[in-house]
Amino acid sequence: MSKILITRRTFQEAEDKLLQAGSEVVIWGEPDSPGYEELLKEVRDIDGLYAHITNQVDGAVMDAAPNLKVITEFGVGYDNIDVDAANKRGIAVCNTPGILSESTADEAFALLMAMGRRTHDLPQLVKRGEWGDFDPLAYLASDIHHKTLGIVGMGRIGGEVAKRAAGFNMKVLYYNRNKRDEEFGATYVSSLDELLQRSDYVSLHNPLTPETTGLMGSEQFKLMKKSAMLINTTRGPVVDQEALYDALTAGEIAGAALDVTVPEPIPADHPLLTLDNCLIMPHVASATDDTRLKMAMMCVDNVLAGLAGDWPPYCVNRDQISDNARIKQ
Ligand code: 8YV
Repeated sequence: MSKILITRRTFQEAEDKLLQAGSEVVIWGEPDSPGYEELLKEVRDIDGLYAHITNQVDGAVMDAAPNLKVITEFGVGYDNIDVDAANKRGIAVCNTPGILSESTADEAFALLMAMGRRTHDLPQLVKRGEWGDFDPLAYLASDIHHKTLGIVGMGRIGGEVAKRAAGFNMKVLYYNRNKRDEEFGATYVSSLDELLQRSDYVSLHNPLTPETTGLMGSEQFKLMKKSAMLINTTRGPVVDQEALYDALTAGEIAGAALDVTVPEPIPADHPLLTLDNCLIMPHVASATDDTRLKMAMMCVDNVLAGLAGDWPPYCVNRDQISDNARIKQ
């Protein structure tokens, strides 16, 4: 019988499907994610690991689990898993792409609109009883329509954001490692600098890699328009938060909305939380009931396929492990 560890609670449907397949399922039951040392202990005799962003799955964790054949990440980003280490050991690494693109794009667009039309800060003022007499020059926001959106990283999620922006009559630029076919009328720009200089809103959709860590730092903020706003729904480390704080307080950019931070959760006394022009959400871009259920079921499908000796439907390292895959042994 295959043993599967799920490192956070999950949907009943997902657990049931694993049980019906005859697996032994261990669900980490503590209120907080297992720490690294706890994970090392918990993986000892597992065949499949259903992991989350809070788990650092490195070579040592893999070595602590000699039977481990397949790891699935609950999410499209899998920067918390050492894929090179998995390749060396023939362990399949999987994720949940596609099904969360629209929910993530919805949230990115919601953040863009909240910053632009000030639905993040004006309601607070009303609640404080500070809604003053009518003043044509007060509470001014920025338009969304006919403004320029710069998308960094034109993958599935970036494409969905471009589609939404087109519906709002925005002009869309994108910067990507390679030029894609015209994505919903978006225009390719060959440098990040150009995108930053021309955009009224900049939305980040690139994965976190060594190259994209700190991609948005003080030099980049200085290139942006003073009226521009940054939206980050990818990974916290893509933005240098100290540089962002400086840019927001110095008026180098007008605002920022972050779904992701460093660390997560961000401490309540973090300087960014003192700023009215910074909106922070608790990493929830994919967090709708429908999407999270689909993600859980995709994780289950990945693990069950791997443990049955088949290639999981969303395996990210199939080409790298085709000669030494443990699922094929
Ligand atoms: C996940 C995400 O909810 O897909 C991703 O990359 O960031 C989110 O959808 C998060 O990774 C939790 O595991």
